[in-house]
Amino acid sequence: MNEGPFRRLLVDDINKADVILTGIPYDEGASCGSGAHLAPKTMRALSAYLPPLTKDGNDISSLKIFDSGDIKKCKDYFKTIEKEALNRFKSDKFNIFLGGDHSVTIPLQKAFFDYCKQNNKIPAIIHLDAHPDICDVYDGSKVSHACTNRRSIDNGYNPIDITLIGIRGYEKQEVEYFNLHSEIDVYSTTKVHQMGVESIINEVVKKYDDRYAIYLSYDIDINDPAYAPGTGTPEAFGLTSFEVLTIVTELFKKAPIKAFDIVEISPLLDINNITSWLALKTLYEVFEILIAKKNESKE
Ligand SMILES: [Mn+2]
Repeated sequence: MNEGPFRRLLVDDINKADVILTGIPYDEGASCGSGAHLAPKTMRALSAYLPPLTKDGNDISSLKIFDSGDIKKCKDYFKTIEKEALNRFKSDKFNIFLGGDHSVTIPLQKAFFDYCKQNNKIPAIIHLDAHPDICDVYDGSKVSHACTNRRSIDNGYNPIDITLIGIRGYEKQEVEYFNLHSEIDVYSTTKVHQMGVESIINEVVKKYDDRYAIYLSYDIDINDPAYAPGTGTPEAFGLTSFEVLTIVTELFKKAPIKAFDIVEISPLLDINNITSWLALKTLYEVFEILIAKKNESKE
């Protein structure tokens, strides 16, 4: 059956939407394998096969999505992404961005920072990733996908408000940076296995009260490559897809997450689209939580 992308969840009128979806088909910030620019297209195509139900059979058809399409490649692309993202944040809808490699998060988080400042919220970042992405320069570039968090700090985020989860692939300069900046909370996969997912979630949730607005950035390579092989820089010793799902959904339930991206899915490097499917199915679990939050705010 094919009823088109996202089937009955899509609406044409942005005013009737709970969520704005935006694709960013860009992978020129990737350092290793490419193909992440194809992820938005692939995920839309696959979504046509998904009924509006969660993994537990719960109906999510009351969630309404406005698909704003892709931000098309142009001159000053990052500046354009930043402007377009700020407009979307100002709509006060929940924004989900589909990358793209992780460099697209640089302008997205810049726009989110400005939005938070205008709304008297403390801008914060939770970064789910095998990699810290905190290089100053990588491959001669300051806007490589390995520089995302470093640029966000340059753009005003306080390091103390940044949390990294799933880390297991460092550059030497990143280790040196963390030695000087112990205020950044880094949960490596080693630490996740020692502490357990639940205790980590509790710690992270405690850190962010309602004064904060969190940008949750989800690099698919936080999952072990066994679960998400279709990505440019696969990293061994990762988390299971269920562990990552638990982290994502519990954070959505318990922390003030105000924006979300999923990046680094490369359909070119994938096997039977399992990595795109993982991202898509994760979105559907998130949609259920967004419905619960919508209903709470109505009460
Ligand atoms: Mn990564």
